[in-house]
Amino acid sequence: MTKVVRLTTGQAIINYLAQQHVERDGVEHRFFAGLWGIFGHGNIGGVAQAIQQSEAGFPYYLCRNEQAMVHAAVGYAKLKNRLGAFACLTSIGPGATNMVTGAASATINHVPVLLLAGDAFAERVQSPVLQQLEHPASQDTSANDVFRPVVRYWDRINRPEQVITALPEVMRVLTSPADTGAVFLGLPQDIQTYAFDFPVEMFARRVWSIPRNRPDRDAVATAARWIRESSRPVIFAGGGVRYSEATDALRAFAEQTGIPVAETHAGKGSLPYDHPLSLGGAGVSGTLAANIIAPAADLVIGIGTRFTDFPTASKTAFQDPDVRFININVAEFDAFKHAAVPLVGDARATLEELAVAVGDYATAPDYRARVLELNREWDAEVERVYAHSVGDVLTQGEVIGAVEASADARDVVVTSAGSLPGDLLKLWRSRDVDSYQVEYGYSTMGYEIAGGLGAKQAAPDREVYVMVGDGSFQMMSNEITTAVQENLKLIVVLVDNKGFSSVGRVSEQVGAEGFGCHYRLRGPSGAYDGPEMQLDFVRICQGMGAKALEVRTLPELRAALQDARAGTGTVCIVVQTDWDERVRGYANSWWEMATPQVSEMPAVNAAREEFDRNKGRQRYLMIPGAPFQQAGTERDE
Ligand SMILES: Cc1ncc(C[n+]2csc(CCOP(=O)(O)OP(=O)(O)O)c2C)c(N)n1
Ligand SMILES: [Mg+2]
Repeated sequence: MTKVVRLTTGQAIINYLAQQHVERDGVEHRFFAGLWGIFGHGNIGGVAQAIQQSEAGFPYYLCRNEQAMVHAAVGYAKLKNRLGAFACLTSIGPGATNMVTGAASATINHVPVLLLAGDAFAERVQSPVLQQLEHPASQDTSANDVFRPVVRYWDRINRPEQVITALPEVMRVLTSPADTGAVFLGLPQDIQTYAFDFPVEMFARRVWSIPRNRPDRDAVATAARWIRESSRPVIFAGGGVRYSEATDALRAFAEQTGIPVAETHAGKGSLPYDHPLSLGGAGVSGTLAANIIAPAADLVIGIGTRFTDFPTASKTAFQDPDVRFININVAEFDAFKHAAVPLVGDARATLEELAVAVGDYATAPDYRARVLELNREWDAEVERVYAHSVGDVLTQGEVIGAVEASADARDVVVTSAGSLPGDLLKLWRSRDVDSYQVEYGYSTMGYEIAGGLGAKQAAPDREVYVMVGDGSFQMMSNEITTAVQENLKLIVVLVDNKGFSSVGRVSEQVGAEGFGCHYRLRGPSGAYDGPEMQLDFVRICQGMGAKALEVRTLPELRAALQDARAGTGTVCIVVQTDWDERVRGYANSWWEMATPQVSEMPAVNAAREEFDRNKGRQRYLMIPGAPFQQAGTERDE
């Protein structure tokens, strides 16, 4: 006879989640650190009640906005290298759909988070329940169906016993290095409260092993041959390097072969910034070093990267006609990009194997010497930008320089959207692999403070600096309240440049002159040409319970940072910066911004000409080992 235990569906879910563990390299971790939630009629008698009576001890954290709680969960799981995660619980309707942006951000970044959302009654007799969006053509459709394209696993639990088979699928996906992302369970509010005799084995401690899959042997042999045939190879290190904890293997491989390493946002920190083979950030927000080496490369080894348009400079980054690609990736989908030799496998395991297969290969001493020279030149450029002053108002470079100088090597910087991520990719000198916690897969305005909360939960022994623009701050600042409530200390540096400086720059690139990007009052002409808006961010932050102050000079900023570090609570430092003083692009750093083909504005037409010139440098990478194809059309007669 199967032993059973009578529980509600909600209680069964929580009791199950509390027993899940992961293991990698022989080390076990409890997988769920707890649950972020906001309650409503869609969960109060179900999962919310289960949390309250949870004997397994499943901590509950109250957030201010459902989107933010997913960001916090992402910030946590990212810093834990995906070996720890949170569940997020919402009511039905707006609470649930508020999570869509967070879900997409988790999925695009390959970071695990479990979303538990209330849904309409499965019984239907009382329908439409409050907040139920009825679909006239199907009673089986609800607002929660909007999650389907933005999660890796989607399910709706219409009978209690369905969780017996759904929950293992949830865990399989959350712990899969290749498939992980947001996972969604829609939970009709009556079903959450229904009791069922669940088999007791379901609640036994379970350990999910995170594999280190090895690539195909023939593919390794081909990759090793290609490496041996190359003279100007470069590595592009992405998030997969960090999540697989492959940084030591990467360093050993780079030092053995003399292959330099460029980094994406998710991969930054894979090598310390001052390593002789470090090129720093690549592409649109890349360093001069990376953007000089990449275009001349005859071999690119992508490790754990999706090759988005930022590191590839919209596919203009690779200009050698015979350039070839080797991609190490747990996801087949990414491994095949750019007609690469696909090494479908774990970054660490694959690098270790490749290191043996390449034998005594090493790049020429003059190549390595050039890389070292570029590395040192770049460091001098960082110093120059940090010291570059324009007088009255601080530059963003000065602000980043002051924050970096105040931080210990292990301290963490968090940001996501605007001009800060690009400037940080260029400038921030990563000394510790976990110090750079930038969400740029989705570049979500509003991630910053919530993501910082999650980072702080994951690393309470590190200072967490949240760098946030005034635009992003206004999109989601509310979690400062949560930081205060949870006593999770953040040092928030609010960079106030009175609008969207980043979008202003790309607006100028398309000839649109920064239209609609400034926070100005609507003037008598009907346009936004009135005075600049004066928002009192200090009082806003104080109102949410944080310490806050405004600084105007570098000495004031340095002192404020020092005080913030010395104190115990969350501090917001508001600093005005110059709108125009942006860190420039270096060398090959074009970003394709769709630009009008015709316009009445001469600036737009000039921008289109510049656009067409860059378009001509764009490459399709289609046949493995064959010369690349230039973008554009030429009929094959
Ligand atoms: C949710 C969301 N909406 C819109 C955008 C497009 N966007 C990118 S940056 C940006 C402006 C950010 O302003 P701010 O935070 O002040 O940073 P700044 O550009 O001034 O550095 C906008 C609107 C986005 N990334 N995310
Ligand atoms: Mg701004």
